[in-house]
Parts: sequence; C-alpha cells; structure tokens
Amino acid sequence: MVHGGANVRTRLSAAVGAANVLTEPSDVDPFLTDWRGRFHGRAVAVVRPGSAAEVAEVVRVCREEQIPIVAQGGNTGMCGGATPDETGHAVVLSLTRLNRVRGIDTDNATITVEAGVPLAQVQQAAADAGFHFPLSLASEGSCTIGGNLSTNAGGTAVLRFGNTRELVLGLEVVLADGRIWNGLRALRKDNTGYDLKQLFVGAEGTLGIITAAVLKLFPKPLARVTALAAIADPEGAVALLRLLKRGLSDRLVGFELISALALSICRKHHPDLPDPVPGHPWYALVQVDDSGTSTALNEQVEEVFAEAVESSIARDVAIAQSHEQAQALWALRENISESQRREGPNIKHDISLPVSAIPDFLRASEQALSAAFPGAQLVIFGHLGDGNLHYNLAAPPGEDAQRFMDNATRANHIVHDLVAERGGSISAEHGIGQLKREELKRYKAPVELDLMRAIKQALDPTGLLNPGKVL
Ligand code: FAD
Ligand code: 2HG
Ligand code: ZN
Repeated sequence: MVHGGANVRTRLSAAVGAANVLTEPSDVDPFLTDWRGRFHGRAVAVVRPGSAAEVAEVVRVCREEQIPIVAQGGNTGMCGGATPDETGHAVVLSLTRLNRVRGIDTDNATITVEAGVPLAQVQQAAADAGFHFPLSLASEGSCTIGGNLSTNAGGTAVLRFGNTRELVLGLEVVLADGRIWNGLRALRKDNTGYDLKQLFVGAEGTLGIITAAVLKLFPKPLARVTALAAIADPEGAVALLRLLKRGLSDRLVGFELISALALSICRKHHPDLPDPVPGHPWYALVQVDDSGTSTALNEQVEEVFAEAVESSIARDVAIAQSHEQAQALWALRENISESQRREGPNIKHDISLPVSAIPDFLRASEQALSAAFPGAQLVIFGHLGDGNLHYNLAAPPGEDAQRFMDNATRANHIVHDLVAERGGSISAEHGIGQLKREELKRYKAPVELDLMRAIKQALDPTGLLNPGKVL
C-alpha cells in the first residue's frame, strides 16, 4: 500500500524523473521486505536518483515535506535497517542507479566508486586493473558498496584486511540538510581533525547518505591454498588458528568455523557439493594467499597441516587441488545462510568475542540454551579467525519454525548476556537496524548511548534519516 500526497510525488518526480519514482505496489513491494523476510514496511514511494546531486535534491524535498528517508542498497542486510516502518510515511531511497566506477588510480592503488555499485563489480573492476579488493561476502553479487560501508560489513577476509572501515579512504555524503560533503580524499595519511568519514561508516543510513567512496586496493595474490580441516572441538579450532598464524603469518586470509549441523544443512540444499572429510563434529575452512609461487606456498601450508594432524589438533584435512575444488569448498561455507533460510526462520546471533573466550562461551551457551529450549538446533558457523560467530537457533526438528520465533527475546538475552559477560559484542558485523535496537539499550553503557544520540542530533537534528534504526 502506498501513501503520500500527489504534491510530494510531483516534487520527487521533478528531482529524479517520473520513471524513477515507483509507486505501483508491484514495483514497490520488493523494496519493502528484508532479505530474511522478517520485516515488512510501507512507503510513500521508492525513489531512484541517478547522481549525488539528485540524492541531494530528494533529501531537500523530503526535509521540506517532513518525509523520513530510508536508504537502501542491495537490500541484503540482516537487521532490517533498509526496511521502512509500517506507517507508510517514509520514502525508500534506492541507490542502485549510482552505479559508476568513477576511476582507478593505479599508482595510488585506489578505486573511486559510486555507492550503488555491487560489491562483486568493485572486485571485478579492481581485478581488471590488476588489483585485489579484498572485501568478500556471500551476498557480494547483490550487496552494494554503499550498503557495505553503511553496515561496516565484515565477511571472510577480515582476519587479513579488516572490516570495510579499514578499506575506505574517502567518502562523498549527502547530509541531512541537503548539502553534499565531498570528502573523496585518496590519502593514507590525513590528520586534519576528526575523521568525519568514519562517522558515516557503520551508521546504517542514520547520519547521511553515502553517494561515493574512495577504496584501497591491494596487490593480486599470485598463489592461493584453500583447505577444509576436520577438528574435534572448538578448542581444536582455536589451536589450529594459532598454529596457522604462527606458521603463515599474514598470508592467512580466512579462517571460517563450520559445525557439522551447519554443513549438513548446506549440503541438504546443495547435494552436488563435496563432502571431502565426512563425519566430524567441526570444520575449519582455511584460505592462505601469497605473492610468491604456488609450489612454495603449497609446501608450507602442507607442512603446517601435517604438524596439526600429528599433534591431533586437526583430525583430517582436504586441500583443494584446483580452482574448482577451492570454489566448491567455499560454496559449502557461503551457502549456509541461504540454506538455513530455506529451512524456515531462525533466531540469529552475530556475536564477537576474544578468540580465546570462544570455546568457553560455546560450552556455556549450549548448556543454557538446551536447558531453556530442549531439542532446539544450534546452527553455528562464522568468521572464527576474527572472533565472530553466527550463532543461530532453529526450532527443534518437527516443530513449527515460525512459532519458535516467539522465543527470540528470551534466547537473545541468554546468548547476549553470556557474550557481554565475556567482553563480547552483540553485533559483530551485521549492525543494529531495527532487529537489535532494544538489545543495544540493554548492553551499551548509558554514556555510549548518550554520545551516539549527540552525534545523531548534530548530524540529523530533525530525525529525517532512517528513524527507528540503531537508536
Ligand atoms: P542494504 O541491506 O540495502 O542496507 C543496509 C543498511 O545500510 C541499511 O540501514 C540502509 O539504510 C543502509 N544503507 C544502504 N546504502 C546506503 C547508502 N548509500 N548510504 C547510507 N546508508 C545506506 N554481512 C557481513 O558483514 N558479513 C558477511 O559475511 C555477510 N554475509 C552475508 C551473506 C548473505 C547470503 C546475505 C544475504 C547477507 C550477508 N551479509 C553479510 C549482510 C549484508 O550483505 C551486508 O550487511 C551488506 O553490507 C549490506 O549491503 P546492501 O547494499 O545490501 O545494504
Ligand atoms: C555469513 O557469514 C553471513 O554467512 C550470514 O554473515 C550469517 O545467516 C547468518 O547468520
Ligand atoms: Zn558473516
């Protein structure tokens, strides 16, 4: 259902062209539900500007008409940040027409892209110019760089390259008052006061609309080893991580933990994928990159894994022998989320802890959850290398998955209390959106919430941008 006066639609059409103001329910609907199907909203219209100047004009119209703005990129977010509320008062501002690669500076190793460029296209543009852009998520075909910046996305190479925050040098942002801030600097050193760009990174569209970014590029790796190791327990995973770090240093790019249940759900929906080391309770998917020769890297990785097996840290290891085999191993990991979605809704947790605290957390949480929800299934996987677990709780087999979601608040408190007690975070990489807004209040110190509100008040005093999200 679409609301809003004809005057508003006329003004928005004048800003971006009538064809880019969507109001027909069949056009608008895909923008009103999140990827997980957990949140549904309504909107005055979906507006699709094609330039930063058009974004600024839309913001000015919305400001004058007092219409909230919900920015949206690829709509792959996990916390409902890009979904408007049910009042129907907001416009969804879709950034996907801002889809140009503005340029690559090879000597400076930077790329300048507009916010709506899909992540996979940024990676491809970098590769075409002989570089590597390391941000990597299973959603990379659809998520946009603007969404990645706005959620400070993590993914599978944080261990080596950091979160999106670490990959950005400059931003262009449309502010809540309609001005365009050109902060598209391509500098690795710039200490001229507060680092303003970082305010907008991870702000989930609540402080400004990102329209373009300057990103860091890296040398293309020349050798790569991908392996799946079977391990007995989370302690074994932490020990293997330690061993690999010691033996391979920063050539270790990815270290993903996968439980047997997570793997079996993935293989249930993707039966063509391999099962190279069957029958173990836990797995670690490992990626190692180097700029040296393949033979040398293979030998070194094999040596470290041999030590891991000899010392019983790993039970077995399958090392990919071709690019296709490596891709198949990654597919076992990257299709877990989508496979779990096909199983029905689940109670998601995206937590981070010091790596050293993870085995104890997993023991304590399993005990607490099996007492609270007998038979519930723990689907555990994630980016163990950087202390981030996706700790998803699904209904006991045979029980109604939707009804099980009624337990979400209780389950969240059990998991997040255990996380907080160990100095962890209730959102490692997915953000807060609307999903975790109440949880945030429970775990952030009042002084932190005050500081966040002060920043929001300074940058968006009328609450125009993505109201009801984060704070
Ligand atoms: P959207 O979902 O459209 O928006 C996300 C938030 O950013 C919203 O609050 C929105 O208002 C805001 N926003 C979007 N664009 C702008 C802009 N230009 N300016 C200001 N605000 C904006 N996330 C990870 O961190 N790591 C993973 O490994 C990972 N894997 C995933 C795997 C799958 C299969 C899926 C479906 C999702 C995964 N995600 C992961 C979550 C998601 O892909 C990321 O959060 C991604 O960064 C969102 O990008 P998007 O363009 O889809 O943003
Ligand atoms: C991943 O790492 C994503 O696959 C999604 O962050 C996690 O579905 C999830 O819980
Ligand atoms: Zn993840």
